[in-house]
Amino acid sequence: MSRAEHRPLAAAPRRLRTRVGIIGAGPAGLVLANVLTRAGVDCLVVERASRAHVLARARAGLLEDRTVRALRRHGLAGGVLAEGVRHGWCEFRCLGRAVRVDYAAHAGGRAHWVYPQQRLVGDLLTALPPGAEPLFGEAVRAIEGFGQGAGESSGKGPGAGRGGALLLCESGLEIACDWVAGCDGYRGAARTALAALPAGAHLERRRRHAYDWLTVLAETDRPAEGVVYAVHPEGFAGMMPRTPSLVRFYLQCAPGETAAHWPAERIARQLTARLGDLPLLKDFPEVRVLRMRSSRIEPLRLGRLMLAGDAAHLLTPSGAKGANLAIADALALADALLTGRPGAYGARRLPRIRRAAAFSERLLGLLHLPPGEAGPAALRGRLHAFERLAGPGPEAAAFAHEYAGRPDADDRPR
Ligand code: RFL
Repeated sequence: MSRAEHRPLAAAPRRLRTRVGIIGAGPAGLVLANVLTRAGVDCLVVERASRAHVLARARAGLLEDRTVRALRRHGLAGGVLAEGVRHGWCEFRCLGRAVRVDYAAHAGGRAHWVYPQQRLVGDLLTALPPGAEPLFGEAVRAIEGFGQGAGESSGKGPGAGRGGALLLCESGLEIACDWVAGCDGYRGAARTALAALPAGAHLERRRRHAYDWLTVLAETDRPAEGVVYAVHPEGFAGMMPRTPSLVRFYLQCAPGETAAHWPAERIARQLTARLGDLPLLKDFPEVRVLRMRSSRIEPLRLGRLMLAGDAAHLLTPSGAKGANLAIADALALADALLTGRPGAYGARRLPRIRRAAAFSERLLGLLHLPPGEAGPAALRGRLHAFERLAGPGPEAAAFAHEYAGRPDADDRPR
């Protein structure tokens, strides 16, 4: 069926049919839609938010080298390659010292690309062929029928193993599909739908941290030159490059605090105290509190429902892994559907996801002092740990490879 046939059926005016129903127009959903559509597979992206909202949502900014290479292979990296800025070092500040870690040098030159997520999302929307525009402002409220058996198909391609799942939208629209790709993030319909499965069908590992992060987008007089992490007696602070005049900052805060507890003057004072040298802060267009939690669901495939991106694994932003994993999931999922081997998806992705999640948690642990342990000895311990990451030595090499993102043969489509 072609995309042009996404019209209401005569007998059921509020029902559409597609092969792959993709919930969510974030990086995962849009990469998947691009690859499937270009391969001639009928799919439909359903997005709760408006197009304008999706295009304005500032989140990630650091794309791994392997992510950009993979996007490039699919013709989706034009914007990143034209406008992204490369960053291959990060800095740890503690006890008035700055320890610079040249991770790209230890990791075969694999520097990050700094490119705001909302721009990537814009590029991915633009890249969709005519007629493949997502249904914006259409929220999925439930997914039915996905749990029924959907074994490895005998034929090739996503439509080979017929059956059906149904996306029920809040507007009353129903979308029948062979496969559902749950790319709708941590608070989406896919995760909610899992509750209907029999006990033991899936396992979710969750962790709630004892602190939260204030996330601040700041207009500045100059860009952040690289990622900076600071460990300070008053808590962690981070500075992440975004654009020539926008910087993303993080400040560890107490759980339960809201943005209202953080007037501009307190933000500026704490950033200066914890980070030291900063670009000039002009304005804070976005201040939010990020509840620091992580979650991981296994398996990634439950009958006809495949989970990708934050819907499958929520990581804290510490290691800048979330969007990178989401894109890699989407590419592997597209490959599994196109080759008629849906079961291969989880086997291919789970080891990578587990490794990235473990790295994120280790880095987070290094960046936060346990409550009541912010004395000089604890801070000296952290400083020494950061010095070991700067190398030389095996610890520095291991950190560099994980931070930059390890490429492996499995990242390549088969
Ligand atoms: P997204 O981007 O959350 O997209 C999910 C989409 O699903 C829609 N949706 C629904 N649509 C229809 N019906 C429903 N019932 C729906 N429920 C939800 C939502 O509106 C949304 O459009 O998930 P995806 O595609 O899995 O992508 C994940 C990434 O967005 C996320 O992992 C990253 O932003 C994480 N992250 C970072 N990742 C990196 O790789 N590098 C970074 O530097 C980085 N920095 C960050 C980050 C996340 C942050 N926040 C805000 C959590 C910095 C921050 C501050």
